[in-house]
Amino acid sequence: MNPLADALAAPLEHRDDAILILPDGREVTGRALHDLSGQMANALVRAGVVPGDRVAMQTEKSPDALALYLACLRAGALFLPLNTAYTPAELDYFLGDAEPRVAVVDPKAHGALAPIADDKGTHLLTLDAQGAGSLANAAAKEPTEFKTAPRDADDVSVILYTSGTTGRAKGAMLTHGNLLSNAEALAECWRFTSDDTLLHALPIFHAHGLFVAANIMLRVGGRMVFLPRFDQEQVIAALRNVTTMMGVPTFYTRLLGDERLTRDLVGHIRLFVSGSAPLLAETHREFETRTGHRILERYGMTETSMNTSNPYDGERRAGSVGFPLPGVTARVADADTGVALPDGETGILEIKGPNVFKGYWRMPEKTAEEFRDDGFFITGDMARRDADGYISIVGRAKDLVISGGYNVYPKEVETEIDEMPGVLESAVIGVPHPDFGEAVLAVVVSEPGASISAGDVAAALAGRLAKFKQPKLVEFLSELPRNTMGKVQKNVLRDQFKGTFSG
Ligand code: MLC
Ligand code: AMP
Repeated sequence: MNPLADALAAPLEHRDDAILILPDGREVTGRALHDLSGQMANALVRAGVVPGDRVAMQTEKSPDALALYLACLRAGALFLPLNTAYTPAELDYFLGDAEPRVAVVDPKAHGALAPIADDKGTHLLTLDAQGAGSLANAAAKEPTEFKTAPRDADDVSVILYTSGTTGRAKGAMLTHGNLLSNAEALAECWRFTSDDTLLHALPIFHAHGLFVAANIMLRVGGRMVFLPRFDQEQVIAALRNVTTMMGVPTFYTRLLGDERLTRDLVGHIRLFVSGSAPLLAETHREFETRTGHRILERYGMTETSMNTSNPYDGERRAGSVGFPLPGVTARVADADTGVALPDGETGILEIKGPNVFKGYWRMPEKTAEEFRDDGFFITGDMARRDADGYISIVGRAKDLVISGGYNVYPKEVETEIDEMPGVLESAVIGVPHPDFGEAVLAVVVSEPGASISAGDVAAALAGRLAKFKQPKLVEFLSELPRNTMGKVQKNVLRDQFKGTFSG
């Protein structure tokens, strides 16, 4: 038994029809994807990978990258996908922490990453967006048959890194059971079948694109129009050929900004899903007015995959994330005590269920800190449950900015800025942004006599932090607002700069 390989990869072997449809019209059959995953699994084993080893991937999205995910599942390796925006400095940490046996990277990054991989004892292979590279060369020499390694439901299948409020990224360990139960619950709730074609424009290195979108479609045996990224032209063109679409709120606001989004264009579509960041009630309503579709909003996170969803049938309420998924228990609790609060009150949202992760990679203390004694996981999101059961996310107890669906932990950015000579201190906040929902803004206090410009800050961060983490604007103040305890009042700063991008 290997729960995810059996459910997601094995059925592909008998599919001679298209599973992936690419923007240039090329199609990839289930059998082709399965064969490639078998060859890649053999190549990984030949590179020394044994069950339980980590295999990191930082490559462009492609059918081959998806095949690598399936290859890892089949080989019993822990798949560790990394954002393509991460810099070599960031990769240094991930490779050091996860100690992958193999890392598959873009050939363009090979030069910069080779010394890092060498230092960690990681074997570096390459794969580009067209499926070429040393992994492809090695796989081409291998047979397509591969004997899938046995795994239990409780075995870890994927490690996804997510930063912490302390700034140090933590590897969330998701088991076969976590991911399969979630894909099955979502497929059922959202009525996915083999008749569906999903517009897949999300990256596959995060929970949304990999676990929600790809896992569901592989589970039900549907098709994906597999776009390398959210490209407005390609998305508009693809909408005619799909039955469903999933996206972060930025996808929907960008579509609304395009006059080609009409009832005629999307009338045949059965479902639009949004998540990863709050969908403004205003966007929800505007989308309905324009297209007649009520977007179905759901809520999840890296550690838990999906937790709640608006109903497929019944009211999809703007500004709400709906009800717990089947098998998932959600409680709104007092942040200090964990005691459940009555409906209507705001508290911290806590989750228990088969979807909740096994823990952070090699961080038992951090793991323990985020669970209550009775097994509930503390999400760090503030929520309210209405009397009719609908849950709304009303804020965050964690210091986190979500920009275009990507998480940015202010602490990580502040640490980099504070290290600059001439900087006394800094505060990084999220402010409303018409495209990204929230944008990263840094407030910097220079040391007396030092002259630092916004350009200096940008230059210091370039190459250190992924582009999406870099502030869209740097402001200077003579001091940061503090409360009587000396704590920086970020709410005061957020209020002061809230109109920066949204007018
Ligand atoms: C790109 N940039 C971003 C950014 N994405 N800046 C801030 N936030 C982002 N999200 C940078 C680019 O490097 C570029 O910099 C500039 O901003 C404009 O780029 P763009 O061409 O407009 O961006 P684009 O490539 O179109 O990407 C935007 C996006 C993308 C929204 C399509 O970010 C995206 O696909 N986001 C989805 C993220 C996601 O999948 N999240 C799920 C996490 S899972 P410059 O200066 O070079 O021009 C999770 C759990 C759950 O959260 O519940 O689902
Ligand atoms: P990540 O750690 O990348 O998985 O991000 C998870 C976080 O995204 C959650 O803890 C929430 O703060 C946020 N999030 C995801 N979906 C929603 C949603 N529908 N509404 C509001 N916030 C969301």
